[in-house]
Amino acid sequence: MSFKLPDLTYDYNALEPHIDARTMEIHHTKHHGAYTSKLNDAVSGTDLEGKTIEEILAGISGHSPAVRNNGGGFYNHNLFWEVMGPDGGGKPSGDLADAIEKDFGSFDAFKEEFNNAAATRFGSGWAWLVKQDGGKLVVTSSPNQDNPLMDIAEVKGTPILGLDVWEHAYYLHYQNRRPEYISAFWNVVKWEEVARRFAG
Ligand code: MN3
Repeated sequence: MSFKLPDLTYDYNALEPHIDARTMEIHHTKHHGAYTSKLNDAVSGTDLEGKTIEEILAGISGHSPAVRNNGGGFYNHNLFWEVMGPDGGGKPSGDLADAIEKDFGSFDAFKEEFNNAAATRFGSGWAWLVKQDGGKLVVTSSPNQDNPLMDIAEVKGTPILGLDVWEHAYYLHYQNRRPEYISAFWNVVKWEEVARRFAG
């Protein structure tokens, strides 16, 4: 079995004006495409062949940098495309909204903490909303293509929302203005999908 680059469920221009079509196309076909094929190269002929990506990430401390970087890149972008959509934006509802209010005080307080994690992640990386064992929600960030499923992560748990803050995710449209990209992201967050991951 090998890992496959997923198709997006929406067009490359569907997230405009918040994320431009050219960025989406290059990000999906070139960046995510490269992580996927390099992950396949890295696991080919090893005992990781046939394992799920979640199984591989859970034991990442025992694997090569190629598996860590490309396995993270494969998983992180799969999640990223799914938690965004053309009908995104607004606020979460139901159990997820209740949990955010309980663990952060309010939706606005959560957003501020997430924005801060995304803006202050030095260099390349990701900001995350994570469901920890027991159901508590926390915000964290990780360098490069690391994520909270990895056994080496500072903050562990199941990521239910992620924002790519590598320059390749925003530079064509926003250049160095990462905070503008972060603030535009909220207009495309697909809260039903985040809620599905929270419940899962
Ligand atoms: Mn990326």
